[in-house]
Amino acid sequence: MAQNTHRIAVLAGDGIGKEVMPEGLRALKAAAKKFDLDLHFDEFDFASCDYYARHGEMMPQDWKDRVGGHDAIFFGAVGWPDTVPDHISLWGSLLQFRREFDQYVNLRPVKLMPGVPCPLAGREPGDIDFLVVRENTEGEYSSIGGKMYAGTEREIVIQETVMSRQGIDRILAFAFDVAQSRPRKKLTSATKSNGISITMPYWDERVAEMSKTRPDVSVDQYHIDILTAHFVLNPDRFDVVVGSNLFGDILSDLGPACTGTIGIAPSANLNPPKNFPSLFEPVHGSAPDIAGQGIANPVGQIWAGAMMLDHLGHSDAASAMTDAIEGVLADETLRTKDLGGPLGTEECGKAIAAAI
Ligand code: GGG
Repeated sequence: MAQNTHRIAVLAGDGIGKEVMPEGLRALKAAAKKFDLDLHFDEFDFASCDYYARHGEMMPQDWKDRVGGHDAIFFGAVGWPDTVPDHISLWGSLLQFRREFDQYVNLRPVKLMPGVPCPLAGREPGDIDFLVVRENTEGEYSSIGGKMYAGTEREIVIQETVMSRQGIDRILAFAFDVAQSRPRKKLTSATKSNGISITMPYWDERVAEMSKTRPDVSVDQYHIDILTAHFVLNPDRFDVVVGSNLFGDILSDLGPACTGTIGIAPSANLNPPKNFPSLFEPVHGSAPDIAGQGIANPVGQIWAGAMMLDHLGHSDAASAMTDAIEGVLADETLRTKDLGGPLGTEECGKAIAAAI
């Protein structure tokens, strides 16, 4: 039986992260009340550019001790480029969590929700319902490289892609297993082995090898360029899509944009052996262009909270949260402005919490 008491580290981060986080917490508290869960939220101000402005670093030296004992991490969004360059804020926060807590799976559902205006003609809810499984700890997101002849006409920059057999095999095993558990049992691999001639053919080889161990999963693969076109033209074709760190990042922004708005998309950064806490966040970033206006869509944060409860063993509470999201999205008077509705962040969050 799942344990009912959980300690959750809460880091709202920057920009709209600070606006959607209260709504994520409101919904989690509503679910906790209904399902008799004892959730303890410990809020931290680091992993934010405000913290950087005060301390000259994104996180304190002992950040791992401070959040590592929690059962999960609930994260908002990071980035405020006016204050801190994006690569410094991202590498100083989110990417540290993913690496140090070995959160090697980034799971991002893409689903057309009832009532959400879909920019793709003729698509009905249920037509589009797939998962992007993104490798989260290596690949193109490496800090191996450097600059030579800096500041001269001969300036050179080099950055390496790192792919390990262990790293590829474990994300593929996860993706194959998820595909195997779903009715369609279909896996699509994102590649670019015609242009990226060493790492990507190796990725394809490992897919072919893994496929022999799960013969009931049907596998296809597409180069990333045409795959993005199919996301737009034929999103109903997909069931589980697996990609490297960069390809998975791109696909998991594109997918929700095709189903209405990136504002509703959640993301789980998972450490499957549960040796470390997993981290749950919306797919969207800090959105400086709309921050401070109270208009951000809180659904991505709330849905991420539902994924967190599911991960902690409370699938009934998680379903109550996603059902509430679906109910609110289906009612045009309860949507936020990005979906053509009249509500602000807080009112939409309150409507979802009330529906749980
Ligand atoms: N909540 C997600 C977030 O803050 N994203 C900022 C970002 O740039 N993320 C890049 C990534 O997920 O790798």
